[in-house]
Amino acid sequence: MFRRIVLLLFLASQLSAETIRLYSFNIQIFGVSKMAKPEAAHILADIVSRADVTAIQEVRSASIAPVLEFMDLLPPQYAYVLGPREGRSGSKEQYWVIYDTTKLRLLAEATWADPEDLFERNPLGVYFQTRDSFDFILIDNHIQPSAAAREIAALPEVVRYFQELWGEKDVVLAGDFNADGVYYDETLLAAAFPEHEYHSIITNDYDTTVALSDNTYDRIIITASAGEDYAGACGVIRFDELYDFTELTINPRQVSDHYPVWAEFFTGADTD
Ligand SMILES: [Ca+2]
Ligand SMILES: [Ca+2]
Ligand SMILES: [Ca+2]
Ligand SMILES: [Ca+2]
Repeated sequence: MFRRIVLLLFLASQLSAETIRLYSFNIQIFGVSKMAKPEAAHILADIVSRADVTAIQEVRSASIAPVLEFMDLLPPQYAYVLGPREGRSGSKEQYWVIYDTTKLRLLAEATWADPEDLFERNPLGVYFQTRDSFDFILIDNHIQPSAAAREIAALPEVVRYFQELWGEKDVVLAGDFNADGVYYDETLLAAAFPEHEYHSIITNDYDTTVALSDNTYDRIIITASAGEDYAGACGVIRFDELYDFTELTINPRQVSDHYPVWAEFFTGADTD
């Protein structure tokens, strides 16, 4: 009898291997002029509505109007966290995390205070709980290309800060790391995120740029504790192939110069 119950429980757990899909997307200078291109706005909205949570970089708008307009294009269950306007110069950017409220509950949000002023744009931490056991911290970041080595080296400190702040080990670092090309020697990434502490999901062989050049600027890196939660599926969304641009008046570069990167996580495998 007991054995049969255990077997049934085991089968049930296998059947309900529910996952959430996380995207990271640099949507390149998001603001009034992007929203003034309805085709670009609708493609962006369609992409974001395929994800359960999307870490967005490069909101550049003095007004919140384009953000609100964009949210109106999404199904009603989507909500968002918008970080403060970040940047040392007059050019400010905001991090923007959009999530499906039927899949994720927002537990907390905070911006890294950056006491030594290491970052051009202080990373945003968002703490989520799925409907099942998986709870995790998503850190959205947009690394300054000209300071990529210094800022990337400081990310583990940001990870530890949020882990201690919320008492949560599982961290998903997502964003435009500018971790390739002329900005950064991508072979250094393994030293910045040592294998016993981190797992690199989007590895050096992915091309995350719409341009013909092959660069892995966009990354998803998780802490070792989230290895049990990672469902093993990841990739790049080739939206230039997903949508038929010959039918449109815009080209893929007017949507963004970056492809979204994605990863799937089990909602019910978490033990910490
Ligand atoms: Ca957890
Ligand atoms: Ca690469
Ligand atoms: Ca490319
Ligand atoms: Ca975990």
